[in-house]
Amino acid sequence: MNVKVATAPETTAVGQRPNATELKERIVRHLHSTLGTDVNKASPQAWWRATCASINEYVFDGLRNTQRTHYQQNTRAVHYFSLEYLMGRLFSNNLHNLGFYEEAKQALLELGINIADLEEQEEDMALGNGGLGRLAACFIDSLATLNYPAIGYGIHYEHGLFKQEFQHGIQIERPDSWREYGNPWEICRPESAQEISVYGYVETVYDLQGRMKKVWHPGRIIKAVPWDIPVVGYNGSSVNVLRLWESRASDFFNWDVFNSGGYIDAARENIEAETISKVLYPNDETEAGKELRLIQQYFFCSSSLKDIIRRYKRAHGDDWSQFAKQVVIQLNDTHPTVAIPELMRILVDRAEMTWDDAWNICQHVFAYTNHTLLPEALERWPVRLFEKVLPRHLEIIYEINRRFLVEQVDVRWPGDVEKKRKLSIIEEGHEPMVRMGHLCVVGSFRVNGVAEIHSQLVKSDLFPEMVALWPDKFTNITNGVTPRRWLKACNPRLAKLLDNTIGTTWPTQLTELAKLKAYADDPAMQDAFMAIKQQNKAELATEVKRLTGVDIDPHALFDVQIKRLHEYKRQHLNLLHILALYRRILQNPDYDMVPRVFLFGAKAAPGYKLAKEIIYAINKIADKINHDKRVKNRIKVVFMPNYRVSLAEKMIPAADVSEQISTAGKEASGTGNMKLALNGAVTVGTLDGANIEIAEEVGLDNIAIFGLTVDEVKALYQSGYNSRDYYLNNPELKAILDWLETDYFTPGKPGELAAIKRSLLEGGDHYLVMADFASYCDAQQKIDEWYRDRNGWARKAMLNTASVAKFNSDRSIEDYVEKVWQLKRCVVAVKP
Ligand code: F55
Repeated sequence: MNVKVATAPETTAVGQRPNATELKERIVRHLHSTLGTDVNKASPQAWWRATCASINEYVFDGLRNTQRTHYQQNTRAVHYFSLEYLMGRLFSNNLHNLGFYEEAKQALLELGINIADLEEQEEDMALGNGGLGRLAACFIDSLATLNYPAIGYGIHYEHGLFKQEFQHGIQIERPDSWREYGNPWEICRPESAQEISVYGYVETVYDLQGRMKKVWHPGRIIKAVPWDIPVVGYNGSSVNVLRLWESRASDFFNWDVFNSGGYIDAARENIEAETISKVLYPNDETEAGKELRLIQQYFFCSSSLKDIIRRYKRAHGDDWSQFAKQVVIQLNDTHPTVAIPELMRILVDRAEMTWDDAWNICQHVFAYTNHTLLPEALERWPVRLFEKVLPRHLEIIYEINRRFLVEQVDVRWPGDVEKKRKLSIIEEGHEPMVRMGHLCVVGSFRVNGVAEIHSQLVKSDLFPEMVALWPDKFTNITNGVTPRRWLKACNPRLAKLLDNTIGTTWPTQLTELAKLKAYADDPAMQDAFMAIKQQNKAELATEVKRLTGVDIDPHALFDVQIKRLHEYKRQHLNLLHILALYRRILQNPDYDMVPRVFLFGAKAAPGYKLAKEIIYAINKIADKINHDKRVKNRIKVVFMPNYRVSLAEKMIPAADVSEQISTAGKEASGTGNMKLALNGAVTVGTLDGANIEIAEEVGLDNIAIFGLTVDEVKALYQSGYNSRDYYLNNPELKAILDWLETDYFTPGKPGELAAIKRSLLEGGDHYLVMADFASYCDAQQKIDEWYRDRNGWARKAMLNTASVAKFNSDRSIEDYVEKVWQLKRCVVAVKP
């Protein structure tokens, strides 16, 4: 827990920090020579670009210094393999991490520009769906900050996660063209392009010694071009790289035409090649099972492995003996699992290594992080599809599986056919499938879950037999978030208060936050803390008005649920409680409650019907309640459109209450829960994922826990859960569900919101909304009472901020280093 980071002067890769005057000169110079404009004519975009170009002069210095140092010292490095990076905006983050945000603000001010306006010029880099992608972004921030040699590998999607609009309350998806006008933070590196093969067939040949060899004759070759995004560590410590691959038509292959028909076919193949990195799949927690998705995964894994090997060979030639000492690859969920058979192919077919030697390397290189237990999210690929797209890899997977079943499973459980069936990497059946989770566990030296309870469940429920085979393989590493983005940059007022109260080291020494505990009962500090929350809320209220037209009272309690929309996350439980309050007000005009604004932010996967129905219901109910005079502003409901990182940065500092209400056992960890608590929100939550650890840290007086525990959930499923019992026995709940069937919220269109009721009563209520409803209402009642006591609330809010240092991604990274990666810090030398 004691994270030590060397401080600025001796570790900076970036060199001398500029003052405002110097920055001003550079910005104006870039307006002239990069943007072709001047201070009198420049558009806000031009100002933003000129400032980015000025920032980049420092970033690129740091990048060169870091890369030279890593090369000279030939360091072991972690290679983070992730299909997703939810980076958000980089402008203010880079300035904060470089250490001259204030100077830049001043420089721009002197040029007549408000830095906050410039920040709004930037599109979010939304190359991810949710928590998993944002975790990857926090991790690469921490790796750079802690001076660990690391490279993030991913896909350079042309379109990130769709933009969300509401039309009459219905979610509409629009393309996200984040780099339509270029992106100042990325550098194209055509000199490091790779050629990637897919399709085709495998030939068995024999060499002169009679040895069998497999030769893959690919059906298509695609070019992979890398784009590098510098990742600036805090204090400019190291500048690492995020390397994202873009697919292009291969130069020599596809245009190899023999007749006019061939020409057109070649053009079509080129388009298909460029399709690979076109778009991020918008599904979280469900597998798409599509051919293009498998090709995306392979394209990215193969390019990244070849890149790693090229760099390794530069230092070691054909001597593979040091490979596993230099290289560790972290698989962010099973999405990049195909890297395992791909490395085997390269070693066995290309480097002509024996199977055993190659497998030994693989098993020392790969480590796997599991992010979900939901059955529908466990990746499986039809064998048929694998055979078509990656015929040689399928053979290799069969061989990995054969050896695993013979050498491990049959030795441990001799003759146990059932065990073999259960553990086989190939799932038999009408449509045989490759189980990527199994392949990952077999091929990795370490497997981790992302919160204590989740890691326990990975062992007990997902892979119990694998634990029996390899008990030491399994471990826990609780998630964390970067305090630079999620406190210092997004909540400057609170950051300043912390600087003045506990000193300025907390951004790299988050355990310092505990010093705030001493002030929790100090009325002056309570006032200061609450005044900041109040200002943040006022700012958010302005944003809410601008984005939705809804007026909200900044003095109301701000209750926030922000995350992907999913039944297991139970936004509809929140909605049922809102309906309960509304109904109480209608039945008792004097109903006494603390005025509350319920704020939602969530995208639904485009094909997830019920999730979209829930969004529609929240919007319709919001509309009704917000316009009902009888409510007298006791309730407002706001669904913020297009929830994304940059919107989270505005909502989180303004939250009083954080909704973390997943069915126990379903949310692997959660990370929004950490960000909200860090910014002084009180959690209403189930004992699920990292909520359990948050409760341990903040204490039960400072969090409102409700609902069934993991064990109770299991017991209830087992005893035969009947959601109708709760409907029949709770008149309030019954009335609310019946309400949804009327046209009260959708005048003239009864039944438009009935799908929610149906899913809860006829659909079996798999996520136990009905079972947890009463307990949830009690927890909300407790929040209402707590909030009435202003000092008491201030104390709870402050103690939340003061107690959540554990959930710092620096701590997570130190855990990975110790339990998995075994890296050494590498302090970057600045070239004189
Ligand atoms: C994306 C694509 C696919 Cl195919 C499947 C899942 C996802 C995805 O976005 N998953 C995701 O975000 N999982 C979350 O990971 C977080 C980081 O570990 C956890 O905190 C969170 O509980 C988990 O749901």
